[in-house]
Amino acid sequence: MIHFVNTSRATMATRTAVPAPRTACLPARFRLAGARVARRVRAALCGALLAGLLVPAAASAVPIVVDGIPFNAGEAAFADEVVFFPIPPSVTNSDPSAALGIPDGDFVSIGTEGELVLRFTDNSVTTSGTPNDDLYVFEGGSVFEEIQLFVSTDGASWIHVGNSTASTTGFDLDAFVGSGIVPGTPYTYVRIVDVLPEESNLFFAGADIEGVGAITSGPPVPEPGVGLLLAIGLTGLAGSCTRWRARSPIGSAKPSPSQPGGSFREPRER
Ligand SMILES: [Ca+2]
Ligand SMILES: [Ca+2]
Ligand SMILES: [Ca+2]
Repeated sequence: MIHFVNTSRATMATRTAVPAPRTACLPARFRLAGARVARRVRAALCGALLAGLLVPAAASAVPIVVDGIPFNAGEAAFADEVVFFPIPPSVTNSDPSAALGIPDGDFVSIGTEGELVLRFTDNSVTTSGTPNDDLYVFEGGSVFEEIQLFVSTDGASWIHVGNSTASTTGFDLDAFVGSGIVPGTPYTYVRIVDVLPEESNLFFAGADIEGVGAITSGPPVPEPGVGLLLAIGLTGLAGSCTRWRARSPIGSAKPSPSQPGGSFREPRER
């Protein structure tokens, strides 16, 4: 004797065993409204997160005046990091961090024909489009010592933007457009090289750098490695946002009936 099994009823029993969504008891229009709100919250969160990653944190923008020179970007205008400093045969004043931040009378002696490379991390220096100075170097000590100044976008290719003419000297990047400087480019590296002759004794050999500040302060530029990580992170985030949107029943080409707010039902089996 052959027994036939009603597979249709068995399938229906399996489906009815799954707990119904809590929203299933709500009218369809309330479920649609709830899904719409959820989608907008997700979109807002995605937008806020992307904005937070793309827009650099606001640096201190309280203008300050140093030696009579106004720096509208405030403390952020000054160099932030020592990149390269071969310690000269100077017994004292050999700490290169003295050249960072707002000049305060402390300085680093870079040695006769010595050099110092600094970097802007929360800002950059760029052109102003005018013959006004865009960058200042503060040289200290009791004797003025001439320096050559270079700027760079990568710390490898350098553009000479002049020599100092006094302990505190301004440099106009626009004067070197056509000689390496590209208008509007944010330069983040600064290289200072002491120029002969030697004006001081061994203990204060070479130029004494107190600080470097950008008058025309531009946006910060992330390091290449940081930029790559940021790009990877943004790609992943964009993918997550797309998947969230795709899963949302509102705006989908074909909403899933298994989600609250689905716009159609499976036909009932009898
Ligand atoms: Ca800075
Ligand atoms: Ca200028
Ligand atoms: Ca000096």
